[in-house]
Amino acid sequence: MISTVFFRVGVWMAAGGMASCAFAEDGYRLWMRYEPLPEATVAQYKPHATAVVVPGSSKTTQAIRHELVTALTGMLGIPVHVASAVERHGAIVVGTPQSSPLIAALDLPLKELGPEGYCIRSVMLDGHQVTVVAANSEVGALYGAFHLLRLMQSSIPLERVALREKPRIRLRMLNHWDNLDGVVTWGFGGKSLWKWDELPGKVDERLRDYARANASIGINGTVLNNVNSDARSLTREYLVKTAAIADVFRPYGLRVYLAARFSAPMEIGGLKTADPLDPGVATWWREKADEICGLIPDFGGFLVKANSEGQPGPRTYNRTHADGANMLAAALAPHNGVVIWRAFVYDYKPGYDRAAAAFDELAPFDGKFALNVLLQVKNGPIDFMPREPFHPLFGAMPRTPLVPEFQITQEYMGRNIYLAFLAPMWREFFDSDSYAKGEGSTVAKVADGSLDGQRITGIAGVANTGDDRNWTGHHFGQANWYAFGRLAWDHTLTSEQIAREWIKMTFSNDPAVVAAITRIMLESREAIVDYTMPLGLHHITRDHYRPGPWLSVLQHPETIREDWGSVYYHRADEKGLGFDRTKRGSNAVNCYQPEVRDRFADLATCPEKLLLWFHHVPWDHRLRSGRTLWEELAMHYHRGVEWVLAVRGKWASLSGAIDAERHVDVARKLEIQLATAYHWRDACLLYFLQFSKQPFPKECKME
Ligand code: BDP
Repeated sequence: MISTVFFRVGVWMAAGGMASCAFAEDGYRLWMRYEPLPEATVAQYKPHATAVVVPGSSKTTQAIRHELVTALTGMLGIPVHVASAVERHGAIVVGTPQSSPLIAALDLPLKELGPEGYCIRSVMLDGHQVTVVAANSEVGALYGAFHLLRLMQSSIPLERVALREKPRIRLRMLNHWDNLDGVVTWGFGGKSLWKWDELPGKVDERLRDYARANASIGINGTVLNNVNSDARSLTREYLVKTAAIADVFRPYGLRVYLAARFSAPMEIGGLKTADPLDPGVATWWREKADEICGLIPDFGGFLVKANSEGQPGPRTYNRTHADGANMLAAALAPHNGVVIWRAFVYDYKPGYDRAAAAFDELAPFDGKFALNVLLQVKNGPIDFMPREPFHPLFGAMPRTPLVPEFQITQEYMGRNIYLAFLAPMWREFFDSDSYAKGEGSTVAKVADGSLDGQRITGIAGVANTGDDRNWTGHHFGQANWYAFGRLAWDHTLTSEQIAREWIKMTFSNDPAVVAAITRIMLESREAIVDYTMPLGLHHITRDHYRPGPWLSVLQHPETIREDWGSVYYHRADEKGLGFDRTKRGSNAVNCYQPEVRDRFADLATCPEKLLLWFHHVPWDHRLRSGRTLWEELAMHYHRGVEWVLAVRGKWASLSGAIDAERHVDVARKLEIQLATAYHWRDACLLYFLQFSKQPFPKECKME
């Protein structure tokens, strides 16, 4: 099968599919490459796509015109012109009922599409086809224009196009863990895109491309600095620089937010305390918010990591998280800003379970936060492991808007080395049933506010961008930025839909190539789970990349805390393996609603992919496959390695079907991925062997 597929790819190549590439294939253009389309598609689009009508003179309308003209010229290979009205032939018309008399006359159903939605319609005007992109706002029109280009990049016929879109979640944000010295924490795509030394005098042109990329997938907010924040970000000196960035982002509907250090009133304000109930502190923050919004009128708000991993916060003063968040919220309320308070809090106490810490600390505050406070909760209860059960706060705080926090950067997913497509992981999260209001109370419904009628909703992704030419370090890392935006806009999209869209725009429109790469992408995350954390065996890593099941604070003081080591999590002994979170153990399973709790707590019903997350399982316990735990564990490690081996071969056979530059880059990374997969398998199995004392299954060859 594979050989026929690649034979066809070869024929396509010979027919000149890759010819005429004027750009270096370094990945800079992301999914906005606008490569020449096949002749048949050009012939189809030509009559109505060579004139662009985008009334208006704002920066957003200029951006729409520029994008359309560049894209259409690239894709059609013929001159495209900007017209002020539909002329003798067809056209693409983009605007709002206010800006375009044609759109006003069409009386399209825009009302229920809100400020960011749009509709795309093909209509006939004097016998000519006109493709209309209409929205209530200019930014909605920009989103619609990008959607139209996405359709065209995939050669989709436009004669009958009639679609309406609006985002399911309101605040769709990237979180940058960028530090003022340019280093990006767990960033693997180079240094920070924000060149603080050069700003505000010099604004890097690249920021516009960053904003374009975000707008193309509907991302409308970005937190510029690390959650472990530096108070200097809030000084006048840096605010002026931030304002210069915000000016570039504004036309693209991208609002700027800042991570706020809770102790800033002391560090940069000269106050003696940062106690949230101190009137002087509240005044300082109010004045700071006024100052920021004076410089950046559409400032989004503050993201706060408080009393977590050494960060200051209200607990330092014996105040609650709600006290801290509400004080900041009051400062921002007059400016329509929000406070996004992070739920990533866990204080080590002997005998405690980190998986229940945030739940214990925050669930009691449901209903106690001000209206403009959102609580940002990681998708799982520990920390961005390749697989976690959904965080139990989802479904437990109906009176608080919960913002799921995903990690796009691959902190625990192989940095910029692994080919890892994360949409399946995020889908798994969205599809999880919290049972908060009975069956069907999915986490997606909690996030989009439909379960509890939230007024304001949000979602955040820890960004994987940097100043590398290809933005994300790994060419496939771009797919995760893309997937995050697409799912933030519409969490009902399937991973396959997203992968196919991205591949067509990024690599090739050839069906055989699309099918081959889609398959690799869709399988990639599970394979990484197989060789890094089979059966829910989590957090057994050294430096978040390599295996380190032996790490315990007693023997390796550099791990600092017991719950930053591995032994704390896997609990291997002669009897078995895994963290018992049932009643017999930490009982963290009790944070979930009864239906979920009972399913996880029973060894017979617990999904095997989470078995060792919730149970300490005897080595000879039989799994559904009939294998013992030890055998099954070994098989998973083995399967993960086999996958990388196979993909290395599949990727090699794509040589010639995609450009050599990116092909070679990815091939090199697969070599390293393979070496680390072997390392994970061998290190973990040899380590656990001392406890299981059982032979490896025959199929699982150890070199
Ligand atoms: C962990 C990272 C750490 C972050 C922390 C967070 O290792 O650098 O500061 O998450 O989310 O995954 O605050």
